[in-house]
Amino acid sequence: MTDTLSKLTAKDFTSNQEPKWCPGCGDYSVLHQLKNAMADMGLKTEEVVVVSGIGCSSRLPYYVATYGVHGIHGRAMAMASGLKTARPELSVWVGTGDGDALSIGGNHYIHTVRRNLDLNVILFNNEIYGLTKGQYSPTSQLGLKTVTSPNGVVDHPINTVALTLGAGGTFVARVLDRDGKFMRDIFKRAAEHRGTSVVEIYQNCPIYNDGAFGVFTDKDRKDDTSLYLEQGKPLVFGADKNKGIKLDGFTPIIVDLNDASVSEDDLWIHDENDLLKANILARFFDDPDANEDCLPRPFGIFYVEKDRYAYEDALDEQIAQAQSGGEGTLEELLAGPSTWTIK
Ligand SMILES: Cc1ncc(C[n+]2csc(CCOP(=O)(O)OP(=O)(O)O)c2C)c(N)n1
Ligand code: SF4
Repeated sequence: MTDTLSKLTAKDFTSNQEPKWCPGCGDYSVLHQLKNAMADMGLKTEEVVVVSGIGCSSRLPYYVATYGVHGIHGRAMAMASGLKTARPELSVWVGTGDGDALSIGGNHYIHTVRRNLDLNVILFNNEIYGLTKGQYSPTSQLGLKTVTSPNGVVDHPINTVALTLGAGGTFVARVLDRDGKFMRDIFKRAAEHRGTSVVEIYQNCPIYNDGAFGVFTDKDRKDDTSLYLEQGKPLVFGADKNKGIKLDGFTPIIVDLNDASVSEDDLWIHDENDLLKANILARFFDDPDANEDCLPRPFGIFYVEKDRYAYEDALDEQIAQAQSGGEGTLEELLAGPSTWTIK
């Protein structure tokens, strides 16, 4: 068979299960782009595993014609870590929600990120618990009225990008469910990265939290509220690309590019390998509805660390070193000198 004939298409990654998501759910777009990204990368269905927890978004493994595990709420990262450690040759993707990853699974999330196994994490953030019918989640916005916050949420929401960088994340990105092609390209970059890649997706739940990201998607507002990060390019936004960001020391400032005294050369140039700047960008997190002059919300790749080893590589190395003296037997181990006497 020639290479062209053997290359799979998105259709080959489509399972025989009909998605049970509500009409208009942002999850459809993510599924579509994921299948396309896998096909574009020339992956084979038998070398991919999609692991999830529990939630609407965690139904993902059913709809991709690869191996899959629909796991336990909050434990997607733990299961994927075990799998990747045992079978490092597989391409392992984690589908998880904001409740699954950041609430009940928060502990697993932090430690998986810092361990840096070569996993690709797709974090569907709809700022609500969808499957269990609309309780507020750790990313819900202040004041959001839900069945569990009838007077409005008073918990301060988690900033996923800041949390992931803080946990030592080596690939951190954010996209909107509506930005299909952009999302697909970032999935491919995430898969290329050797280490834990986190792609947070702002995903609309039209049933329980409709329009949560409207301020970044409405055509009249998005140009002023969103900032698209491009490697090596200045931070520019606005309908006519007339606004830029420059750094005054460590303080980001919005400048008007129509002002003759401001030049593009003064602007902040995006460098996805600069952790300090990624941390400043992560803090562009104000709500444009509460402060219309706030810094725009960044989308794209915040940070990539190229040099950190993947956990499973280091583990393999240790195992190889331990075995270099020859293979032992269980009997030798049990009867060997490394024993303890308990008195
Ligand atoms: C141990 C455990 N606790 C709680 C639940 C109930 N539960 C199932 S899904 C879910 C929340 C899902 O929210 P999220 O992860 O944001 O996914 P979404 O449905 O919004 O995609 C909860 C609380 C459960 N299944 N198991
Ligand atoms: S409840 Fe919300 S997140 Fe769940 S399938 Fe329906 S629209 Fe999607």
